[in-house]
Amino acid sequence: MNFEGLLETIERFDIITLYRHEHPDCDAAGSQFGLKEWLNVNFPQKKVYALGNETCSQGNFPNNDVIDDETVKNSLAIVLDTANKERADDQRFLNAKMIIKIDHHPNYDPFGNQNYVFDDAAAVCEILPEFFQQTHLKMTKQVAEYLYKGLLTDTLCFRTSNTKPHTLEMASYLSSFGISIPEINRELFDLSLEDFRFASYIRKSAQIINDTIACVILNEEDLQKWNKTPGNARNFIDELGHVREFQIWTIFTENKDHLYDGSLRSKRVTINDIAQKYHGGGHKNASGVKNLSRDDILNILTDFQNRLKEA
Ligand SMILES: [Mn+2]
Repeated sequence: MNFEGLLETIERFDIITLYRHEHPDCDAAGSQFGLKEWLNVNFPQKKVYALGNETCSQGNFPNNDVIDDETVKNSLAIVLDTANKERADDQRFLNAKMIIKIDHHPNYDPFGNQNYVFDDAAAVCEILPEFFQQTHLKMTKQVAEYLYKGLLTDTLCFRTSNTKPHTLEMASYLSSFGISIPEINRELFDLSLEDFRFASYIRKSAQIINDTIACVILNEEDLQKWNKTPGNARNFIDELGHVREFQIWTIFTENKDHLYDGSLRSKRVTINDIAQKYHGGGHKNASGVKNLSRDDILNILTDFQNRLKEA
């Protein structure tokens, strides 16, 4: 990876503001706070701020900084893990003196004055450790912890196809600073007892069709009883996703209009064209639908059965 000019630009600015995408995940927050900490350790005279209105719902990260517009204007803005400028969670970065983009998504919007985009990297938390290594500056356990969280989660625990030798080399490098791998795993992935019980309920109430399709329907009462928003409840779809026999799995949740929104997943067959028939869409193997009646649910399940017969 070529970081020509990056360290030189960082050295030129007294104020640095760090940004990442809205609805931050661990790669966004991990790269942001990892870079902040690394800058603080190596350039203690600089003022470094991590900005954004939202917080990462997974794992523990520090609070965001709050600063005025003047400070932003005088700063170098570094935007992390954000493919297009509209997605940044604090649009004031556009007023900064200079903008640097560091990302691993396809570079359709090279909005930085300097862009360091490596779309074969599995995470920004794979890119930053490489940069830190190349600078030969100080590295700490705290920085390594933040980055490891992002690397671990963006690769779904090193299970995605973009987990390459370099990804694991960076994981190895980060782990050399004495981070506790089991503790980080517990922090990121342990369930609350309440969620454990809800996950058990999801598994228990799954209707299984021809051993190949799993379907959970949660009405308003269920959601109230489990204290879940429809979106939170559907996030448990992975509970159904690791069964050898299942080719398609779904969770439907009742909405305010007493219709059902659904999350749909498939192992191999295409489902987004079917989702489109039901006010939805998405990716080939991961789609959503909106405002289905109970009859619509039966119909979409029939469509799925027919799709599996064709396959
Ligand atoms: Mn990412």
